[in-house]
Amino acid sequence: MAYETIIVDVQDYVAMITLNRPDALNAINTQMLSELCTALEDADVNDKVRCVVITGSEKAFAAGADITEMSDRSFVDMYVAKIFSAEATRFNNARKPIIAAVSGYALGGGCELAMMCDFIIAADTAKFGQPEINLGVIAGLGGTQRLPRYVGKAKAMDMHLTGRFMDAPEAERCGLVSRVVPVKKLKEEAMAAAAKIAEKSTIATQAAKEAVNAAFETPLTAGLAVERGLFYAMFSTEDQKEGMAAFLEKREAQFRDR
Ligand code: DAK
Repeated sequence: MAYETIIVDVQDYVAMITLNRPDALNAINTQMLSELCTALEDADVNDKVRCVVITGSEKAFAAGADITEMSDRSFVDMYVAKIFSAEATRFNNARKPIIAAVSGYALGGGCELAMMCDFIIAADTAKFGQPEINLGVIAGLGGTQRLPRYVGKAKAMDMHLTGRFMDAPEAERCGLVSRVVPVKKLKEEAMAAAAKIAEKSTIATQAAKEAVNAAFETPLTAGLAVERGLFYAMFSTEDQKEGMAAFLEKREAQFRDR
């Protein structure tokens, strides 16, 4: 499929999706979010994809939702059209693991987009922020809900209320990102992490993603039940037999996603 706001490149079982509105620092407009969702849905049904990486440019992962597109909208416009609502659901329904590789600005909707991914690898230049407060609004793509889950209430309130940016070392210290790498190595490191994931059974990686995500949706007992059910289900797969046989035979497992 031909896209105008993103570039999709599938290689070695990894789909690299690059946000591509450089003139607007990858500001997320309706078209970009919709194209991104379509690319994720394509990845989910493509046997040649086992992991997805979403990245931007060196200067900006994404500097937020497109202010130009929304500045004149009224409450009725937003409410009736339910702007971004369907896309948020489509994104959250993606089953294959998604890594955000963030360099430069990840602000507003850009920070929220990164947090919608399964984990974030940050360049040492990354700057995260929820500066919507400076525009007279608040976050609308999950930032008030996901940021506290990542970094706790104190820092989340600080960022949402002051609009300040968080640099990469602080983001790593408080658990917003899984690791920080030199900016020149960001894509290589993200690809290496994606390649590691792509070596596994996609049934197991998708189940792991589902189980970890349950931790954010359920009380502990319910989450543990989700995990246990998925764990037992793994024993119906050929990949479990192969993975355990390979360990006992001291060889590499050949997973077939069955
Ligand atoms: N939207 C549109 N254009 C943007 C943009 C944005 N968010 N961010 C940057 N640009 C454009 C600039 O206007 C400029 O365009 P030209 O003037 O060259 O035409 C170009 O990108 C380069 O930007 P700057 O000249 O400003 O570059 P600097 O290096 O000086 O500054 C900056 C970089 C990132 C600090 C600055 O651009 C900046 O502060 N940008 C805005 C950051 C921001 O406020 N982001 C939050 C946006 S509000 C929704 C859910 C969620 C949301 C909305 C709706 N629904 C459920 C409906 C989310 C809202 C947001 O994200």
